[in-house]
Amino acid sequence: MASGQLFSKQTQALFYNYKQLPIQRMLDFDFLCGRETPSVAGVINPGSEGFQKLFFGQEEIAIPVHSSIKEACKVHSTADVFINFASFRSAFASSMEALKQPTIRVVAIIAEGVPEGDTKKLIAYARANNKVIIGPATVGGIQAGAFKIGDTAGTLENIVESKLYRPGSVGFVSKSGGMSNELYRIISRTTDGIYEGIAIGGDVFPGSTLSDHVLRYQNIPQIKMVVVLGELGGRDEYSLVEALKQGKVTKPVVAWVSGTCARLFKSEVQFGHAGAKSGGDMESAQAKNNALQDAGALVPTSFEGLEPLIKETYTNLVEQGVISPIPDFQPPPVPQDLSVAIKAGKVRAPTHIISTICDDRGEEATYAGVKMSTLIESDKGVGDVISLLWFKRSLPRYCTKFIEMCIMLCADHGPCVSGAHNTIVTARAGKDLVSSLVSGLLTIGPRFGGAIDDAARYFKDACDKGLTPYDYVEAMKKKGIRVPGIGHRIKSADNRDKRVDLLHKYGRTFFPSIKYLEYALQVEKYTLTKANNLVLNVDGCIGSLFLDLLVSSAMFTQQEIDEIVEIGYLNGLFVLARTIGLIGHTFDQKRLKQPLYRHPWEDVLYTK
Ligand code: Q5B
Repeated sequence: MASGQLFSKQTQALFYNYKQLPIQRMLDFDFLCGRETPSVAGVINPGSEGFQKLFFGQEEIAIPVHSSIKEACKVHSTADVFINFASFRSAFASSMEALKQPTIRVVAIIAEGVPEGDTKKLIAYARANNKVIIGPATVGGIQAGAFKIGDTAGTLENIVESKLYRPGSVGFVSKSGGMSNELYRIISRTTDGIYEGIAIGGDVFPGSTLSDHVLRYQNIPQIKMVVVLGELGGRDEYSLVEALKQGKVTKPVVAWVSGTCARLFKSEVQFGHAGAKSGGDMESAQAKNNALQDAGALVPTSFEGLEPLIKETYTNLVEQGVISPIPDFQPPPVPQDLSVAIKAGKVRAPTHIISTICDDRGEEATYAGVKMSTLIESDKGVGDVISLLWFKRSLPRYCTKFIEMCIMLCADHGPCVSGAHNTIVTARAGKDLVSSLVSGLLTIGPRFGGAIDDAARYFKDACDKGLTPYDYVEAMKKKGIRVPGIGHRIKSADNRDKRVDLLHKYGRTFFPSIKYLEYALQVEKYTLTKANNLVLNVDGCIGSLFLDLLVSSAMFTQQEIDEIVEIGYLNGLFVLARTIGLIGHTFDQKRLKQPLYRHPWEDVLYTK
C-alpha cells in the first residue's frame, strides 16, 4: 500500500457486534466495486460463535462469528481494520483491546457519547503505536472502488449516484458523517469523484483530525485535490491551517467550515455534534474559514459557493493537465433483497408455507379470525380455542364443554399406564421435561389411548352400513382386528369406567342425537357376552360421541366429517389431555428426587 493509504481493494475488516445491515451494505459495496474477497473477514459477537449468512452479490456466504477479539484476530491475521459497532458503554474497552492486537492497524469507532477521557486514552495509545483511529461518533470512511466502513455513503443508490464504485481524484475529509453523503454527491457532480473520504466524527476529541487525513492525502499520488468540511467548535481546523502555512500541503484544498449561522443566535448554541458549539471567537465558523483562507485554502463565501468552487478548482487542474479525468463505467447491478423487491412490487415469489388457522401479523394474534382478546373478554375456554384451531370454527357451548370434559377426564389415569410409566422411567433417568413428556406420548397408539380415531372410523362405517353388532364384531374377528374402543386392562362390566359413564350421561343430556354412541353400546353388549372386560372404553366412548357431535351439531358438512375421521383429529384429544398428566408425572418424579429406575430381575422371565 502506498504511503498514506489507509485501505486498498484487498483490505479486510473485523466487525465488532453483529449488525446485519451495515455488514450487508459493505458486502454490496464490495460487489459493486468488483472486489474478489468480501471486505468483512469476520464478526466478533461477544458470547456467540458460528457463522452468519450474508450475500456477496448473488451468492450467499457464511461469515465466521467469533466470541472474542483476540480469537478473531488470530484467525483472520490479514484483517487489519476493526469496525467497532459497540455501544458507547463498551466502545472504549473493545477499541483498546483491538488497538492492542498486533494485526489491527485502523480502528473505526461508530458510537456516540464515548467519554472524552476514554477517547484521549485511545488516542494516546494509537499515536504511540502508530495506529489510526477514525471516530468516535462517526459513520466511518470510504476508499472509492475499494473499501467502505459500515453505513458510510448511505444507500446503494447514493453510492452509485456518487460514483463511489470507482476511484476519482478528490480526497475528502469532514467532521460530519451525514454531510459527507451530501458532499460525495456534490463532488461526483463537479469532479471525476472521490478517491477517499473520511468522516472524523463530531466529538470534541476525534481519534484522528482533519489535518491528519489531509496530510495523508498529500502523500497519495492519485489524490490531486482535497475538499475539507469542518464545523464550528473546537480548534481542529487550526492544525490544518498550520500545515498549510508550513507548506506541508501543496495540493489545492477547498474548505468550508459550517455553522456560520451561529452568530445569529444571541447565546451559545449546541449543534448536532458534541463538539459543534462555539466556545469562543477562535472556534467560530467565520474565524476558522478566515484562517483557512489566509493559510491558502480555497474558501467560498457561503456553503452555496462550495460546489462551484470545487468545480472551478477541478476544471483548472484538468486544464493544467494535473488531472486526467477517470473514465466512468457502468457498475454491475447489485441484486435486490427479495423482501425489498416484493415490497416494491417488482417480483413475485411463491410462498413455502400455507397456514389457515392463526395469524400473528397484526396487533394481536387471531385464532381462525377470532382475536385473542375477544376470547378472553367473552369468557371462552380451552374448548373454544380447540374449536378454532382444530376445526376452524366456533362451536356451541355444549360442544366446547364436551371437548373440555374429554381433556379433563383423559388428563391422567395413574402411574401404571404405558405413557405415565415411560415418562416416569425417563424422568428418573435424569432427562428433561420435554424428553420425559415425549417418551410418554410416544406410547399413545392403537392399544393405548390412540384408538379414538379408529373407533370413530369403524363404528361409523359399521353403523352407516347398517351392520348388526354381531356382524360387525365377527367381521372384525375374521380380519384379525380387535374392535377399537372396546376392552380395557382393568375396567370391566363389574368395574365400570366412570369416565365413560360421565361422557355417556353428558351426551345423552345435551347432544341432539347420540346415534353412534348407541351403536357402540350395542357392540359392547355383544362383546361383553365374550368377556367381562370387553367394555366400551374411554377411547370408544369419545370416538362415537364425537361422531355424534359432528353430525348432530349441523356445524359440519358430510365431506368435512369424513375428512376429520379420515385425517384422524380425535386422537389429538387424548394426546392433548394426557400431556397434562405426563408433565405432572415428570414434576412428581423430580420433586421426589427418584433415582434411576431399574426393572427387578424377579419380574423378568429369563428363558431360552
Ligand atoms: N380382545 C385395551 O386388552 C386392550 C378386544 C378383543 C375384540 C377387542 C384391548 C384392545 C382395542 C384398543 C383400544 C384403548 C389392549 C383402551 C386406554 C386408555 C386408558 C388405559 C388404562 C387410560 C386390553 C384378551 C382376549 C383376546 C383378545 C380379546 C381384547 N380386546 N377382542 N376386540 N377390542 N382394545 N384401546 O385386556 O380369544 O383370548 O385371543 O386392544 O380400544 O388405552 O387406563 O389402562 O386412560 O390410560 O390386554 O384407559 O382390549 O386383553 O390383549 O389379553 O386379550 O380378549 O383377542 O381373545 P387386554 P388381551 P383371545 S383405553
